Amino acid sequence: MFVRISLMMSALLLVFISVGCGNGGENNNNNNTNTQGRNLGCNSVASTTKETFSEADLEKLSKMTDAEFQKTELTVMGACTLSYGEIKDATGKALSKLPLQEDFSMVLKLTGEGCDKYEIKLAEDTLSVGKKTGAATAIMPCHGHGMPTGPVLTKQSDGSYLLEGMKFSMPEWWRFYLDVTDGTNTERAIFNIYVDF
Ligand SMILES: [Cu+2]
Repeated sequence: MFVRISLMMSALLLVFISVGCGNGGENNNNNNTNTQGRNLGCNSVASTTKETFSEADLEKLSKMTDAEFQKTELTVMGACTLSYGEIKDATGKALSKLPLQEDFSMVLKLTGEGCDKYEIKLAEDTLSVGKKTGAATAIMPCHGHGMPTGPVLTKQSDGSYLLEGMKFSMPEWWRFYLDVTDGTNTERAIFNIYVDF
């Protein structure tokens, strides 16, 4: 058996997230040059604690539009789409966008023909660089840390998954990792997320 891990760079923020991602405003604080994009937060920590990305990757990410960040399409195992939505705070109140420094939950759905045979799992080993603190479900690639909480993923009766106990401790660029598996092969799905101030 082999585990095929595809790093599929794609979309992020949910369909429901409307505003939010303004243009980051802050001009050019990335460690890449010549961009006028979002501040990804990549220049504020020692290089030993962050993952390595090419200048081209960072520039592309910093220039993603609101619509691109809000996209939910993610091809998984070839023909499925993984998306997330129904963001709620700890009291169950619906939120219009990903919150900062606040516990929240979200619903994950895997759609597409035949895709109900796959299972979604938390990705446990994503934090391969930097400080191994926090949960690995979401990390800040340029800071090398995860979330302060340990999310719990539960399959619901309608086939969707409830991901509870999420919390973004800082704004800017995060990556959100989930594994999709058929029991033999596993594909890692990556969402790029931009959390606003
Ligand atoms: Cu951080």
